[in-house]
Amino acid sequence: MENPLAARCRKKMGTALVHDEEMTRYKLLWFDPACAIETPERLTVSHEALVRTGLAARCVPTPVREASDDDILLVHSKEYLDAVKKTPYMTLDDLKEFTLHYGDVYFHPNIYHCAKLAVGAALQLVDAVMTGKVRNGMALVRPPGHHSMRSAASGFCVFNNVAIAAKYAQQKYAVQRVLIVDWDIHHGQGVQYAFEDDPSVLYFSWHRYEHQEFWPNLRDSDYDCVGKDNGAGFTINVPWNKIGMQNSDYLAVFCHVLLPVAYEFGPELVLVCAGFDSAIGDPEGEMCATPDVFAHLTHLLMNLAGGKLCAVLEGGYNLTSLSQSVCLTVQSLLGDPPPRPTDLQGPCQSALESIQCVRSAHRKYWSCLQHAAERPSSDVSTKLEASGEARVSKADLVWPQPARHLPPALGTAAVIPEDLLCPLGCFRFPRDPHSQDVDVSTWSSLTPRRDVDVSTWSSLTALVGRLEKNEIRNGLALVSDVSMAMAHVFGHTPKQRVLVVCVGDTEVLSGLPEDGKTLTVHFSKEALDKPRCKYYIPVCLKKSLMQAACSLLLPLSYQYDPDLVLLARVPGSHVDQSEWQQLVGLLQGLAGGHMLVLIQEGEKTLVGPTASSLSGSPASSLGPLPAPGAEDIEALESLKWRLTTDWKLLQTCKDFTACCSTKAATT
Ligand code: X5A
Ligand code: ZN
Repeated sequence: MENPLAARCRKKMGTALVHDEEMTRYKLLWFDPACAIETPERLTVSHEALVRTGLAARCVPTPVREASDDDILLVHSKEYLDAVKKTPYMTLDDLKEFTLHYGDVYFHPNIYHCAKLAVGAALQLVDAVMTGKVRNGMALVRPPGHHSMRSAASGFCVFNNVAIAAKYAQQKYAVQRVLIVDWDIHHGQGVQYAFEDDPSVLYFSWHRYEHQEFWPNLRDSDYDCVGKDNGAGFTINVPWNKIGMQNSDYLAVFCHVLLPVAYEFGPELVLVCAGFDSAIGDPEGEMCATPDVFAHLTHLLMNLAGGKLCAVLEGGYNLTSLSQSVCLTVQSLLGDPPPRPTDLQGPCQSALESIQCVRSAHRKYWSCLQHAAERPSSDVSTKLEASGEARVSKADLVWPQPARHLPPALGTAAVIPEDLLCPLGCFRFPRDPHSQDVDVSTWSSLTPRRDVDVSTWSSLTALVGRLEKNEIRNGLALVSDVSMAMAHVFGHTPKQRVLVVCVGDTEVLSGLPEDGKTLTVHFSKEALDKPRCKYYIPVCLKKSLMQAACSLLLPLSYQYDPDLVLLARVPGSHVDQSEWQQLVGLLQGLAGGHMLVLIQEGEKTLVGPTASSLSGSPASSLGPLPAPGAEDIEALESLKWRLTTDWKLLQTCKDFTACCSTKAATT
């Protein structure tokens, strides 16, 4: 059983689910193959899946409301609103005629009502999150929003739900910086246009593009459209020029483009245009990323903005992959550990080319990208390549059913001295040699056990055993000697692959196995050791930990796919409390959330903040990050170059050898 304190803690910071059946009450009334996929069932199956899996019951039910004219006018013109207002009274022929003014959209007598509810649902979600009623949430809505423009419907969208939500948050809650992540497979041109000259809203979108051959076929969707005037650099477009993109491609873009920039931007609110036509099986997207990738994408965004994240449904037309993806997104929002990542072979050539182009186009706007490579010289070669054989065959379009979801009745164990209060949200792990026989449900954070005469080491062994059996989710230990504690853990986890992340200026790991059973990444500010092998990676940085965490640590960790994450804090660290919490948060996306944090005795003050992150509270926000030192970025880039041959997810350039030689010439 989960500790009741932890449960209460979690509840206070819950997840809102905004839903209303009314939004299923409109549909296409005539023959139009372009619009036939946008059906009421999209909403019904998504909601039913949330109910069936028990996820809906764990959310805070939040009612929709009708958006007011003033809400809608935050983004749309009076003329357009007045025109849409007439649609409930139109005849079928009038509706058809009205529809012809716009591209790939249809109207229905009840769509105006639903469109107001869709906007209102997004606003209700923003209210719930901004007032602190919940930490985050998801709104299941129809019609979607991200294509609709100031004076035009487009691509099944009537009003721009997310753009309105961003303006509303800025106006009502004085939010300074909003990040909009649009992972739908179409370019949300409506969102882009609403904020193209506005530096207070960072809009990120990836989209099927195929060199402008894919709908909406806009030049404005390419990587070199970065925003205008003051907003230059605050629009980030990642065009997919081939179909069949996979989990690796999506994660690579998050690690090497979105996350570093997002941390540098320091949003106060994150909005997600959560379209799932970017998932496998979708007839529009034709991509191959599996539904579990959305658990990871969500998880990776969940510690920005102090955890304030609102996901609003956009597209998604394969009812199976749509409903699975919705569930995995909500599962992460609720704080459940994401499933182990699957088939991360590294990004494909076409994705790498897009990544390289975007990073180079944004070099002058974001200091985390200042050393990004030039974009590849030959556009022509890609175009030829792009017109070649597609990566996807029918046989690739089957994907495993996501593992049946079990709500994790697991908690955070603390191995700490008796005189230290057990932090909120944790239970004290007994210092008892026979603790393997103890029933977790009998422990209480309020009644420390007396028998303290046994060493911490045997407690640690018992704890690791519990993690291995998935009986406890994660833990922390305050130890007198991190090296010895680690040696002990390794001695007792013979079958596991352990990711070791060390932070601090003390060398601790001289005797570790180098056979791939551990992967060690050691962050220090003074140069410690030389890399000994593929599995030992010392990283020497003055600051810039978050940049390194996003673009080095995450790709390495995802590709390594550990069974257990061991995060160790040793003396002499320059990493402050919020950065440390971010690290704890990000790394919980690995190993099914199984993580053990070791803190050396001198750093007692970190026990509370660490426990809080381990038990699922959002990491405190870092605010906008200062420009990393050129020295740090260079160190990081050259390290990534050296490791790229072994770790494909570190790649950010298409033609590795060509880039290497330019790199060699400049360093
Ligand atoms: C929201 C969304 C797609 C429109 C496709 C038109 N719209 N061909 O996914
Ligand atoms: Zn879409």
